[in-house]
Amino acid sequence: MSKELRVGMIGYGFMGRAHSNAYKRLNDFFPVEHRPALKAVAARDATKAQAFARNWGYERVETDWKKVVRADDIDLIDVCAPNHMHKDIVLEAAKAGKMVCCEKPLAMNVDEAQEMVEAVEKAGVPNMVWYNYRRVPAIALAKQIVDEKRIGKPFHYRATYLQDWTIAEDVPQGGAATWRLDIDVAGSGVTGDLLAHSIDSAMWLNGPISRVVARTETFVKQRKHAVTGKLQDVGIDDACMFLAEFANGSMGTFESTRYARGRKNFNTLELNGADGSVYFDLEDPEYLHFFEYTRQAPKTKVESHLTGWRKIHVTNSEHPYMDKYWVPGTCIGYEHTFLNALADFVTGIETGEPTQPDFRNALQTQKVCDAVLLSAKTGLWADTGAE
Ligand code: SOE
Repeated sequence: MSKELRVGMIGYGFMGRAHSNAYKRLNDFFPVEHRPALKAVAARDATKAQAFARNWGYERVETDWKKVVRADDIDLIDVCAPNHMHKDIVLEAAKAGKMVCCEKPLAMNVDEAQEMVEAVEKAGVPNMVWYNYRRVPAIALAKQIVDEKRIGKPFHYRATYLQDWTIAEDVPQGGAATWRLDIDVAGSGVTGDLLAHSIDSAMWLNGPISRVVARTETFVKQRKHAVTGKLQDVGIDDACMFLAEFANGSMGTFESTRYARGRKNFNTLELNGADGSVYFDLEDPEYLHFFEYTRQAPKTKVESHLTGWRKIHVTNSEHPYMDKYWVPGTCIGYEHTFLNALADFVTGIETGEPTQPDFRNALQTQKVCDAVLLSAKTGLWADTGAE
C-alpha cells in the first residue's frame, strides 16, 4: 500500500530544482512505499515561485514560508533557502512535527547547528542533510571498500574542491544568485559551501577529524551588493587550505577555492592506507580508482610488473545504487545523487533506521568548519570536538 509523502519546499534555486527532480522520480526507480506529492513551495518572489511551481508541478505557492511549515497537508519540509534561514525554518518545522531535509551546510555555525539538532531530536522527527556526494555510486563504493578493510591502516587523506566562478571583481555579493558571497547570508565562503562536502565525505570514509590548522584568503576585498548597489567589504573566505589530523592517526590535506581558473566543480578525494588506496574525481564521476597491495607469500614469484591502479567503471548492478538504473556500462548523473539520497531517507522512514547524514552527523562537519575558520583567524591548531 502506498502512502503520500507531502512535500513543502522552501526556496526554489538550483537546489530546489535538484531536490524537486528527486521527489518526482523517486517511485520510478526505487521500490519504496511512500509517494512524494509536491504540495507547496514558499519563496519571497511570488512571480518566480509561481514559475517554479508550474514547471515542477507544485500545487500552490506561498510568500510566507511559515504558512507552508505550519500547513496540515505537509509531512516533510525541504529547506533550500539560503543558509541564514536554515535555523528558523528547521526550528519551526520541528515544532510543527514535520520531517526535515535541509540543504548543506546545516547552519551558519555550531551554535545554530546544535540548536537545530536538539529541536529535531526533541520533536522525534526524521531528518537529513543533503550531503549528496556520499550518494555518488563511486564514492559509495569507496566506502564499501574501506568497510571491507581493503585499505588497511590509513595514512593519508587528500581532498580538493575547486571552482572559478568568482574571479571577476564585478561579480556582486548578496541577492538571489550571489548570496553565497555575502557573509551575513552564507556564514562563510568556500569553507561552508565546498569544504563542507569534502569534510563530510572525509569523515564518512576515514572517521572523525580531531584537529586542524588552516589558512584562508579573500582575494577580492570589496564587491558591490546586488540588493543595495553599494560597494561593501567582502567577509567570506574565497579560498581555504587546511591540514587535518584524524582520530585514527592519519593526516589530511584539504584545499578549496573559487579562483582556480578552468576548474568548474573539481571535487576529488584520495585515501592511502597500508593495503590500498582509493581515488575519486567528480569530473570522471562513474569511475573509482583503486590500488590493492597484494602481500606475497614467501617463495611466491612476485608479479610486481603487473601491479597497478584499477579504474573501476562503477556501473554494474552489484555497485551501490546501480541495480536501480540501467544496464552495466551505462552511467547516471549528478541529479541521481539527490535521488539516491532521497531513496535512502525514505527507506530510513520505512525501516525506522535513521539515514545518515542526519542533523547530528552533519553537526560534526559543522564543528570542523568552525574549527577551520577559527584556526585561520588565530593561526593556531584548533581542536574540532567532532565525534
Ligand atoms: C557552489 O557553486 C555549489 O553550487 C555548491 O553550493 C554545491 O553544494 C556544490 O555541490 C556545487 O557548487
